[in-house]
Amino acid sequence: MASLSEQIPNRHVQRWVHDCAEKCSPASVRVLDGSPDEKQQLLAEAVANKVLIPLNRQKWPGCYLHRSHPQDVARTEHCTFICTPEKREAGPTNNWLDDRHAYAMLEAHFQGCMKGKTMFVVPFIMGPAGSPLAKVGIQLTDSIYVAISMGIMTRMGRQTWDQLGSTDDFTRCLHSVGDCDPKRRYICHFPHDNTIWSYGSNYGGNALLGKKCLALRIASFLGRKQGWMAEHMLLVGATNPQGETTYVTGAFPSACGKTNFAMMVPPADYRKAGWKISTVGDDIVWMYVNQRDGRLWAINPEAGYFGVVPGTSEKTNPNAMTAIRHDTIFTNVALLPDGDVWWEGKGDPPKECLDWRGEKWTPGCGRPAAHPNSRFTVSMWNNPILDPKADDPVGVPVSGIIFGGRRSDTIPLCVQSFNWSHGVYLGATLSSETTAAATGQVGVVRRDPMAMRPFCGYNMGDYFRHWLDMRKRLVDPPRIFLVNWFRKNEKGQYLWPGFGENLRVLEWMIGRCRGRASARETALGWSPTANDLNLGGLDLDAETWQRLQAVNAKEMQQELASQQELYDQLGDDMPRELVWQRELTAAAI
Ligand code: OXD
Ligand code: MN
Repeated sequence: MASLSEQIPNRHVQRWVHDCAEKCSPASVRVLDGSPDEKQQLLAEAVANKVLIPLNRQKWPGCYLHRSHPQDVARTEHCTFICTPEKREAGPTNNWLDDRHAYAMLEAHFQGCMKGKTMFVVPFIMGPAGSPLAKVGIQLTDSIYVAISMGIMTRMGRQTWDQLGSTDDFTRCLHSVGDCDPKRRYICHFPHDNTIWSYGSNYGGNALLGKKCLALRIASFLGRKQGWMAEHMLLVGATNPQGETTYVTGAFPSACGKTNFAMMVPPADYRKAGWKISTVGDDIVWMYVNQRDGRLWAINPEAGYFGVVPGTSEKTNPNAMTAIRHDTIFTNVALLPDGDVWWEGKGDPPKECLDWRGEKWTPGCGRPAAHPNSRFTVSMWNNPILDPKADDPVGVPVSGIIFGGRRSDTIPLCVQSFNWSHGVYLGATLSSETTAAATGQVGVVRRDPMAMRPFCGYNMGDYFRHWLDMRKRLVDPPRIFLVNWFRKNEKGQYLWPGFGENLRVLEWMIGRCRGRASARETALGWSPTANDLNLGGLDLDAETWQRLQAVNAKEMQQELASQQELYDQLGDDMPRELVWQRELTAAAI
């Protein structure tokens, strides 16, 4: 067996791994190389240790079920901290810890925490190798589930060493499940040190440190310093019958349909006409100004999808169903006696099964069989509609940016902002009903600026300023839109069919980006009339359309009043432009 220093060619990483091993005292240290053989060994080990359960080989080849600790099923925002010398840097929307204090407190938790366990050294790249935006991370973890999942979600393995060279430009990601006690759970980010320490959770968003921690919180901090953007967005290409592809990004809060939008199947008449959708990413984008054309270009830093399972079906997302048919890890879904899996929304329930905790479940027993935040972890290469440029180091040009929340009322189906700073206002004041993706109450409206409230690694006021400043760097900025697929009538029924039908709205947005679709002015922005959108073949009467697009003065006044909370919270850190944008909206209602 090669020595550690032979396996780790970079001396900065060697030294750091050595120091962490001294602190955590693992029984052994294993450096991953990312090879297919290694993956098979890790899977076999995880099965032997009962971390993974193999599924029926005929129905789900290469697929496994993982059951989490019952109190470790979602992101825990109250245990997530930005650790900096000054509280102002983290701002009022983040939990803050003094960085020295946080290190000292966590040292005590990490001390000896890996006794008797293996410490996996997981080298990974976020972004296509060689991309001007790609970033290297090294994660140390005592969780084999995390090590395997990192292999799916990132470009993991040997190629990392070439990307890193002899520099020390890598994110130091230290992770231990500890005893998985929610009272001793800390997800700590040290942006000034390019460091993440996560203790006490094995859940994706808390433990796969390349994802929310690096690619959003640390990256957003670096992006502001270096003049680019890290955003909680999908990235999708739409190709029209003339063969012209337009890329748009979409920021929607967690569990509001980003994966479904990124993998959408066009309605039958669009398919027949030749429309095609292709996925670049479903959760995170990094965007930069391409000096060649002065436009915003984007990459997906991830290499896999960590998607919400319940509600995924052949009807709602057939492309996701194809993707997860093989080589997928399911977390917290229900298990059938023959090794099949089931979740709410998949189809008829089984007569009996084991629920996500492994307890006997029958229909009508009063509990969900799959956890509402159960997940699939799958490589993007499994996606049948993966965009040909998904691995392109340069990325793709962004023509439009969509902000969307889950709102039963108030917010219309779609509007386009008047200009960039008005678009930043629409994004900054985005709101959504909370979902099961984070612990806490579900269905409460909260302000979720740019869908980044849980993921912005610094002061939200500075983040808005960074958005406004980006305009000055752009020759031709993307057009900005606000959408709401979730408006309901008084019976609680959705007014808009959603899913593939969203392409009708996307087609209008693309038309706006390319200067060939019309709209009328409303208080909230440019709004399509029923004639501007292709509603043919949809069972949608004029009244429903009116209700979908209505800007109701009373509701909007309440909305503007409730935005005050965010404005008060940010106080003087709120850029003046956004104060004025809100006043202009109030004056127009
Ligand atoms: C996610 C989330 O898992 O946003 O993507 O919580
Ligand atoms: Mn997300």
